Amino acid sequence: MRPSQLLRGLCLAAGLLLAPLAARAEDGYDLWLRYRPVEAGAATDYRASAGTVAPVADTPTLKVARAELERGLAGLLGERRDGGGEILLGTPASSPRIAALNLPLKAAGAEGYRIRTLNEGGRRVTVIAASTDVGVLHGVYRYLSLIQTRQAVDGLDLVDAPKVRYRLLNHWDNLDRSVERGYAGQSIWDWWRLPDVTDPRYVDYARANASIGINGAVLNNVNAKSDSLTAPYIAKAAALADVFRPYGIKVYLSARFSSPIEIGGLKTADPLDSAVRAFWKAKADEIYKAVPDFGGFLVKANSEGQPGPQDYGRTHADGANMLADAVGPHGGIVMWRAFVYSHEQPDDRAKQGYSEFKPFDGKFAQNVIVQVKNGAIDFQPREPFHPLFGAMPKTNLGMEFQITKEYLGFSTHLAYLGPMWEEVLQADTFAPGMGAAGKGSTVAKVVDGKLHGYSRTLMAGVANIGTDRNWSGSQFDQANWYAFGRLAWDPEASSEAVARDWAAMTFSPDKRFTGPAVAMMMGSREAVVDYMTPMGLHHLMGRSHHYGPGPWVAGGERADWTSVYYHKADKAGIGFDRTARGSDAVAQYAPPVAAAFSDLARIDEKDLLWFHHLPWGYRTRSGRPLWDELVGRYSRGVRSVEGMQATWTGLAPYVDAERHAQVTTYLAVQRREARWWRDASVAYFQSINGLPLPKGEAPPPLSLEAYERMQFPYTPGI
Ligand code: GCV
Repeated sequence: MRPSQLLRGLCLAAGLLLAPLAARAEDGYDLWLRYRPVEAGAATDYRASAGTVAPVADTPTLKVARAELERGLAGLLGERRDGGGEILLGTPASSPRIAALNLPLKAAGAEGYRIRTLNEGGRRVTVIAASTDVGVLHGVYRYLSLIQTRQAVDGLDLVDAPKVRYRLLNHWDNLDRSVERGYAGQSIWDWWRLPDVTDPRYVDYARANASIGINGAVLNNVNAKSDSLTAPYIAKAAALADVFRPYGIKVYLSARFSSPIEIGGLKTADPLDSAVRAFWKAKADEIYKAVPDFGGFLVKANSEGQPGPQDYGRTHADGANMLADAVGPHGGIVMWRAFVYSHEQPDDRAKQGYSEFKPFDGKFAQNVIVQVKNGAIDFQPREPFHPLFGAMPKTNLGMEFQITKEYLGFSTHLAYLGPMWEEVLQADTFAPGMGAAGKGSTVAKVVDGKLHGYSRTLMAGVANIGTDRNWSGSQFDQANWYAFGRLAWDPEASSEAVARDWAAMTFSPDKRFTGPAVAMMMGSREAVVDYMTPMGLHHLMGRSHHYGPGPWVAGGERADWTSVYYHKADKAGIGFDRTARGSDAVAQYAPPVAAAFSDLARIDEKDLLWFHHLPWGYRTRSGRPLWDELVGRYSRGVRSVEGMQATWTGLAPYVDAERHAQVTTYLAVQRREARWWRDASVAYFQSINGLPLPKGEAPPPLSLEAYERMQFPYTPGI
């Protein structure tokens, strides 16, 4: 052995021994794909199982699958894994050895995999097989994650397939590289230098997405520019598509409805006009020429000032179907957003999406998916599920979650969104279809198509990715990207199990770390709800930039962009009456759901003020008057953040100093801002109701006017 080899060996051994104690500094770039060395004891077993990786057929995806496996195993177990085992990967079509095994692959579908351990003449062979190359790639990531989370890899026989077909990130990225509601730096798409320069980061982006099963990316903002559909930008999108293709990721584009006018030289964008239809057909043909596997269009129409078919007296179905006709022959889809509301419409904003779309159930083409936000307002810290879920059996409906934390503290607040998404997915719509009286017809079963037999299923997440070294703006925001992918793959997944995997892979698999870290993550979103918008309150943030508290926001161009519209607080009480006595938004839900939301004895108090306007003295289930309960919850939110700070301090031995310090700093910001939310909200509502604070509650340190005067001119994400 040469001295340099000896030195390397010694360093590696030292590293393996010390790994759990003093991890080396990291900046978070590696996400959950860190592949840091397994502890010495466990590594020996894994080495025996993992062994060598058999050669694969010469296809782009199998090559990246093998390269990722080699990279992962080298990092986790070292270069030398001579325990005698072998890993065989491929498809029956590409590998005669796999074909000869005749493995049952049907359950793995088009993108899933089967991993099975075999004994070939005393030799352990791990087979990662699939019907398609991308299925193999997904299997490789799963196999690596088993080691990363320290699960057994011998005696395997597991099969897995995604339950949802389209699992997409929606980037709200603009062509000038700003990101609407982005808190992680600039857009990672360097539009200016594309298509000539493809940043190596695009490959890492694709690796991260493939590792969690995301299979598509809408590259540009839904508030779209027509320029993104011009030849130079199609070429840029094509360059990205080329990078992503081996990873099973397709590109999609947001389409501005008025493009026929802006870049097509037409006088109209009327979807029934033959020249407009010809424009879109030609545009689709042009895109597919450059990107043969282009996924399709995402459209925000007649919403918040965007153009749409209603400008010409046509319907959402007319608009969506016209685009569907254009991309349909190429196998493309149209995702048409149901996030529509108008300030000219006097009805409760929460009702407008349902009112506009429900009448068109069955009128959308089969390659259209209506993309619905999880709740009826706008990604608030807590919203009851959107009433369209379960109400459109004849129209493909997809879910839109927001990964970027526009309303949950940007990137400086630690809020793991898995529980929020799970809460929505597990909500029962009571739509006819599953059990007796519709019981068990959860949102998850709508989204994965089980309930209504949708021909196309979709889960979309508004990305939280930017140029920051850690991708998402904070270490813990990576967990939301990760959890989105896992829940899109399996909407029935447990957000806690997902958090455990993420924490183990991203920081440390040591249970002394994952136990407290996961508990902290699981409680973090509820903490935000408490200090921002407890008990069903919503939309109380600062105007336009959405940073910090603004329960006093009133006036201006649109009532439905103010806070007073939503909380309706006055001397007598607080809350939005959406029962039959009020806006009757409850009637948009199935009768059992509507009945439960309407009934003060049955409604979960987490949704109380979303549906009811109640006197300040209303007796809550704790026995306390509503005002006292509200203040108590605001304060509880602040205490929860203090608890998170203490937990994180105690986890220092398991985390590298650099990331530990960064999270510590961010938690301090969160603590300060949680207190600010609590104080400003309490000061405002107290100014309305004139009630004393409950005993033991600290008065806000500043006057209401001082909170109201605060200005934030350069807030990110606008
Ligand atoms: C992309 C909210 C956000 C907007 C966003 C919009 C949407 O209103 O504040 O920034 O626009 O939702 O989802 O279209």
